[in-house]
Amino acid sequence: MSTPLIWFYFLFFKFSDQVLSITPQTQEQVDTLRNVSTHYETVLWQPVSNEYISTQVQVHLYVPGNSSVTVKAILQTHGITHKVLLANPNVLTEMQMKNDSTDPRSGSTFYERYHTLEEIYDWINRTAQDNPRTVKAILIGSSYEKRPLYVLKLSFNDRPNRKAMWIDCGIHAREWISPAFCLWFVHHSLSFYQQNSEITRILDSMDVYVLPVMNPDGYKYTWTARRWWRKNRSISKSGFCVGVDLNRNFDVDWVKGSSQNPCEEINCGPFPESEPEAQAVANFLRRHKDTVQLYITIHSYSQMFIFPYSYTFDQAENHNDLLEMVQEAAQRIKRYYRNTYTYGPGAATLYPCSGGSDDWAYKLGIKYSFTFELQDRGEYGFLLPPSHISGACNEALLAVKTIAVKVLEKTQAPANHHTI
Ligand code: 0X9
Ligand code: ZN
Repeated sequence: MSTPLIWFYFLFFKFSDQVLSITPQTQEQVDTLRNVSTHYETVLWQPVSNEYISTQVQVHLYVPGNSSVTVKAILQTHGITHKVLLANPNVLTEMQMKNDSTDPRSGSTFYERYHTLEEIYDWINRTAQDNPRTVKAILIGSSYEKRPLYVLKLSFNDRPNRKAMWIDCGIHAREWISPAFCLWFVHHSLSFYQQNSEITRILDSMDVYVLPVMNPDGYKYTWTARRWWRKNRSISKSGFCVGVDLNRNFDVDWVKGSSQNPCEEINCGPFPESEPEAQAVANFLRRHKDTVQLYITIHSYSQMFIFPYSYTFDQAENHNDLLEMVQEAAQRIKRYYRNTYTYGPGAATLYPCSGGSDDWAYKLGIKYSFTFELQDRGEYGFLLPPSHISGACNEALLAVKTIAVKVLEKTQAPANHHTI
């Protein structure tokens, strides 16, 4: 290789942004990593907050090019080894944002691309307009920056006493596969009703409420300013920091195990439901709690099915039912897609934390309540390429259908359904 080329490679890898994978072996290494993630310009991809860093837990750390040399030197001094998970996240970021639908050579459909917030709003309008008998767009509130929060109601018949299920996406701004899933789910429902037996059975028996983007301000911000933004965009009282983690803002054991510091990623806000986005969802579900039987919230990444509780290590009253449902979902994904999903109650499986929407919905009386963490397990993390959208969404769809059918079996008289 010629000298200028060697220099190019050297500078490129030394100074380009990278995502590192690090597994601390000792408490001292844990402390060093916590220190690095707070004092240097880095972003923790996983776990979400440095208090969850512990020995033998894999940490994914985004390190911008300008901190790279310093951060790696510190790691080396403390004997901490690292692997480069993503050598060039910028290229992947561009790939995610390139959604040129006019290019026929792209070969991907609308649902196999990521979309800007404006495109999603257009899609919501179009979907409701094109399917006036089955889809309604319901305005349930607005965001901190006054963007509308629309829920799509899918209703395929008007039998009396219909039950319902709820799916929300995009509570965390940077988890782009999540809104992509909500779009995928609606598209599948509209395309395969009366063709696929499971979705038909579900839609025959339940209305489905789908909130494609719970955190539109944050989502917009990830497209325009900071790709790693997680929270909403509300300005704290002190005015110093921005954003509340909406999945810490629900009224369930609020504040314990999260942070009241507005500068932190897991800031739970000044009081429960302080955020208009969380309040809109909570109000809607409170109004519909007699019909909604199943609550699903879509996140990424790590391939996990979580159920209550996260705020306590106590077992949910129907723990065995919930476990059976996610177990079956994970088994079917393994069988059909060869991918592994882990599962269990939140506190024991992931980490204890309060203020989450799943626990809140459960305590409201929605006895089947789940958080899905979609693909992947860290290979691309938040930068899952568009070519992986269909795989990620199809397996999540299989899980939704598996669980919804099981909910019907548990709650419905057996004669109430027909098969195709
Ligand atoms: O921490 C979260 O909010 C979720 N994980 S994520 O990496 N997508 O941020 C997990 C939520 C699990 N449920 C509760 N903690 N209630
Ligand atoms: Zn999330």
